[in-house]
Amino acid sequence: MSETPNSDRPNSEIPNIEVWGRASSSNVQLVMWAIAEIGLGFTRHDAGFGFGMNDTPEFLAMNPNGLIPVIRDRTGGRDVLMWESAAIVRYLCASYAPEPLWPRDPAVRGPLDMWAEWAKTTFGPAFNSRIFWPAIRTPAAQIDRASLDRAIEAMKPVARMLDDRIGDGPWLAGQDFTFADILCGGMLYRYDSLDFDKAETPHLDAYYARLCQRPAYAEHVRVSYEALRAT
Ligand SMILES: N[C@@H](CCC(=O)N[C@@H](CS)C(=O)NCC(=O)O)C(=O)O
Repeated sequence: MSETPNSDRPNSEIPNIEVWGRASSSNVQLVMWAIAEIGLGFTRHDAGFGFGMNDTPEFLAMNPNGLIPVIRDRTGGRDVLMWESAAIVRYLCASYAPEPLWPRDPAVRGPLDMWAEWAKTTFGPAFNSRIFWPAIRTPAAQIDRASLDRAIEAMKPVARMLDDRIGDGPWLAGQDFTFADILCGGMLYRYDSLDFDKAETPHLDAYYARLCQRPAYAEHVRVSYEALRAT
């Protein structure tokens, strides 16, 4: 297990979030991106594919699913242990993010959270499970081309839906960058960089280009997935 302490943050007042999970995991990336946007300290322990550890009794005691990410927050007498990346992002934002990253008004936050949830439950599976996994993580001889082609067609209206919503943006909420951009934008690096037949989505392309200008996105989300490629 290797560790990546965030040593630029000497101030002990800044929460230091302990994170378990490899940097190449898209779900870990959501959490790391949120941590960086909020400006929290962190200590990340590599775990999961290629690093192991997530099947040990110690890890399973933290997350009985045996999946990454897991976080522990011991700030100010808390001892909060969590898994499920979207829930973790919401927890970190609700605890530590200023407005407008985490809108306090439920009437503002709710409709944004709807898009965040849609990204996790609709865009994510349509792309990650049905296109990224078969294309990248499946040995070439085992790829079901017909099924992959159907998934690629099915992805087009999903991508167009996000394109319509973003419009001129610049962000999902309009002028303000919020937690919903983290939960929606986290998957766009893989979506953009994987070469397949995509819908024309000029607004989504411009949105992705804006995300790439954010240092936290460049550092924590645009992480090579070559190590995940099936041989
Ligand atoms: N719904 C969970 C899914 C977690 C998940 O599937 N994690 C993957 C990595 S992205 C994992 O742990 N894979 C096993 C491994 O890396 O060994 C979340 O959002 O946190």
